[in-house]
Amino acid sequence: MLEQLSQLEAEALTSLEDAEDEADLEEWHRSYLGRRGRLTLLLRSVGDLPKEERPAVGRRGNQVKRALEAAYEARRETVRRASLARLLAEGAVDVTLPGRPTGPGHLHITTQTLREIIAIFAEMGFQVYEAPDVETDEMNFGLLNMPPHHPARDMWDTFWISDTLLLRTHTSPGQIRVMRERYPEPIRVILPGKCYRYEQVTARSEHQFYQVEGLAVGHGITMTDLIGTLTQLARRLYGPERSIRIRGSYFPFTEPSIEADMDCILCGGEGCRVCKYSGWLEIAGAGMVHPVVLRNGGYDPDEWSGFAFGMGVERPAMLKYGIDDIRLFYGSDLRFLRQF
Ligand code: FA5
Repeated sequence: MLEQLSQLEAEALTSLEDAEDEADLEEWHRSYLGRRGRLTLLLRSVGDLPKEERPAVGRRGNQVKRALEAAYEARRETVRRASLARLLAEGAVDVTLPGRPTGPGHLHITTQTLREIIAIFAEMGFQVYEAPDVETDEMNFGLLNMPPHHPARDMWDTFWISDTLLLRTHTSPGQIRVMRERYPEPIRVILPGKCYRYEQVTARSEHQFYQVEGLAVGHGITMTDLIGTLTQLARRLYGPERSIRIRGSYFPFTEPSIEADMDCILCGGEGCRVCKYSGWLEIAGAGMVHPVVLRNGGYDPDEWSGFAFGMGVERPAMLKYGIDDIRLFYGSDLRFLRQF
């Protein structure tokens, strides 16, 4: 039996030398080491030997098995390298070819829309003021005339970082920051930025989205200035034929408060699916800065007045480009993003 093992080993090693490719190797492996391979069968018969011979034959058998397995792996590596070298020689792999180009990126549709809005307001003399995304409860609510337990807080629930820190629900807290920084100068700024809300994500609502806040503070600023500014915005963004409608509304930080609508860009006011057959589309919440808010910003409401407005960025872009689902904006699907 020991003799037989040695013969099998020598024979197997010689025949391995003839294996030139994967198929030969597979065949070799099957015939010596496979389930019904010659070595396997021989080792299986060790059990039939007299008891005293078994340990020595078993040891030698395992030795041969390990030797054949190692030789097989080594031959496989040699064959693999040889076939790679052959392919290279034949030019099948041209390593000098340039890689696949990734292509340059471009600005996201939100950034493009944001820049368009900023440019329109820049022409009207508004500066850009950036305020932080992480705000205090005091700035996001309290100083905007919403003390703790004010029911309006429910409309703007958010993600809390601690008992007093949160992700801002609107860009309005920037009003307080800019007033405190600029007093006693007149102010004309827009505050673009990301807002966060703890709310159901739907085709129209995201839990993260952009807003642009507007704030003008000066002597003798009236509602007419606000309406003129929003009319100009609508006409620059959606075409010179647009008209504006003003509705009464409520925000704790403006008095009086309004919603500004423009005639529907699709049906021109006739009524369609986009405007829900009303003929009008909402563009911003707005109003005259509440005296309490002016005072919290350091401005005396008996001497100063101001207007403020807040608009979304994704929703105007949806209207402009006919996008029917806000979730597409941040879904990272290049087939969508490449269209803009
Ligand atoms: C506000 O956030 C007020 N701060 C606006 C304001 C500012 C009023 C200054 C008066 C003076 P509102 O919650 O309606 O209001 O949001 C304003 C705009 O943000 C909406 O018209 C909409 O365009 C956008 N918006 C609000 N929630 C979402 C949302 N979940 N997803 C996408 N856009 C949203």
